[in-house]
Amino acid sequence: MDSKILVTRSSMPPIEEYIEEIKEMWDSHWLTNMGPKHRGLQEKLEEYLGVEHIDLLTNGHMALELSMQALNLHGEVITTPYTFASTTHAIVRNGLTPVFCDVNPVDFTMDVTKIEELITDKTCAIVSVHVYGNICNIEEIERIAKKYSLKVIYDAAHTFGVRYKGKGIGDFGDVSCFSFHATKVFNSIEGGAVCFHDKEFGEALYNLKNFGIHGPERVEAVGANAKMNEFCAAMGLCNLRHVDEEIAKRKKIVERYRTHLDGTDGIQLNPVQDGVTPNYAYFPAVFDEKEFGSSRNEVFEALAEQGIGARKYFYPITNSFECFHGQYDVNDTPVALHLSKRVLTLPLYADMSLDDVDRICEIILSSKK
Ligand code: T4K
Repeated sequence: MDSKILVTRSSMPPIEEYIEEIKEMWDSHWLTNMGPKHRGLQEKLEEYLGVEHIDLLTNGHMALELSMQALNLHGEVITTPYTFASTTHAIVRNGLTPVFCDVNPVDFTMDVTKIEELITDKTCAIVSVHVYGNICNIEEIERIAKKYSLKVIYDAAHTFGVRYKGKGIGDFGDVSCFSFHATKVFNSIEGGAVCFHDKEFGEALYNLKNFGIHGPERVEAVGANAKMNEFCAAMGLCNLRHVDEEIAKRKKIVERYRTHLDGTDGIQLNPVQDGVTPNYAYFPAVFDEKEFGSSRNEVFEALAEQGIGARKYFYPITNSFECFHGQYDVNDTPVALHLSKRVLTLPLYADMSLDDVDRICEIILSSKK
């Protein structure tokens, strides 16, 4: 049993498999700029994720930021603060104004009953997060977006491989953005992808990720550089071969956590969502000090003392970040604020042992007063 356990640990293919995958690059010297590994991964992911079109980028953040730019958005964007910094930063870095909608207290995704009251004549889009792998209320978001002619961007960083009613989660909304960061269910070391339907959007995104270059003597648009390199794409190709197995292992870990923690007074877990094929990306537990006896921070410390690195994803909420000092009011999103002060995401990765889960739960339950 490992004595130190971190919140997650990158999935890695057998080293021989990766070496085999990158070997030919020593002959070709082709390391980036949409080479064969990039093209191969793009094709395989389109199929695996069940999406119409996909483009690969350097990371999940650039997927979000450049998608918003490619959609040519202006004005206000309705979003949630209960997320990683990236979601809000992508909005702000596009010169857009985030308007924070609260999350629902059950699965912590956007509270769709609060969206319409936030819409103004400046609203251009909804940027909603499938947080922890829990999917948003897609039907309701689509209904509202249609009614007010808003674009829908899903931050799907946590939902690699998730399906809803048999359809790949990346196929919903105008755009869905995945992260393939080292800490994700599927990783390409660093990496990200944008899934979309509209070919014109695809061209605009491509221009942004590759300087608008369409040939050695042809530059069609002003763009940046957000191309996935061949080493990352090769890692993605290898990891994709094992991802179903990895998800199956994660399922066992999550089930074990649930066996110990489900129904414990003062601990709230996310329910299993109807119609969803999950990916077991994260395992959040919300501690109510009044009922549990110990606070989230006390449980965090008890675990840390035993070498267990749970994390407070997502504390602080993004509308309380120092960089936004005075701009937003956290009291506009009381549920997100409440959760952020009580949540712990417990260690979860495919190769974690069930003994480790037992040990973690024992520490948690013995801190109950
Ligand atoms: N939207 C959402 C909702 C997101 O959650 C994220 C990223 C994004 C957008 C943006 O996607 P990217 O641009 O990152 O592709 C981590 C990740 O860096 C970040 O990707 C992720 N969300 C976020 C939730 O978690 P940190 O600052 O907590 O990472 P760090 O370095 O503390 O790592 C956490 C643990 O992971 C470590 O304790 C050990 C393990 N780890 C870490 C690294 C870097 C490994 O096993 N291998 C590694 O290489 O942000």
